[in-house]
Amino acid sequence: MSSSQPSNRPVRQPTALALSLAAASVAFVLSVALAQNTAAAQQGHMPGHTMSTPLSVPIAAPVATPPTATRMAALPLTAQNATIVAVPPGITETSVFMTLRNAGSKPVILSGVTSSVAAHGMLMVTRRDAQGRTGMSETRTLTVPAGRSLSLSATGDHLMLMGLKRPLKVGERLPLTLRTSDGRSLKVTAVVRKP
Ligand SMILES: [Cu+2]
Repeated sequence: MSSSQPSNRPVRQPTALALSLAAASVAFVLSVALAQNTAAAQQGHMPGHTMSTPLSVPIAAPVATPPTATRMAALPLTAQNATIVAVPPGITETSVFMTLRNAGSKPVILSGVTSSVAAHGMLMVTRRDAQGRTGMSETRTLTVPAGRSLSLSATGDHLMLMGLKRPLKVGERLPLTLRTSDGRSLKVTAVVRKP
């Protein structure tokens, strides 16, 4: 009656073993990936802001074959109070403010910003002309000095998102990617706030 059951066992056991080995190796890979993310995240980021090593290829990278993420050191940058300014309906561009702190011993040169909700991003400088008028203009780079902070604000250097693809809601949290001139990137979570 049940004499056929024992003969099934030797077949099932190796299968179960193979499955558990496969599960174990997946778990191992995941734990390595988690450890790497945690190591990057522990470099002093503030609550509400995320930071990670560059896993995506910069869109406008001038090099044909960008270095892999594993060979690039994580940026020593942290972002605080990242804010996307809420704009009235119909307005399709907005400003982005934050304070960037560079804990490293070399300047970090920002060369771009992107967001999935905007067609493109720009780095901006605000300057006062000889007549005392203030105006902003696009700049190719913004520098966070070694061991110092760069404040991106309404009255100074800042970022802009152009060609918003949809209205942004106050309180919404959106990811931004800051890129540097040496091909690294920093992911920042910004909150949409009223000006
Ligand atoms: Cu602006």
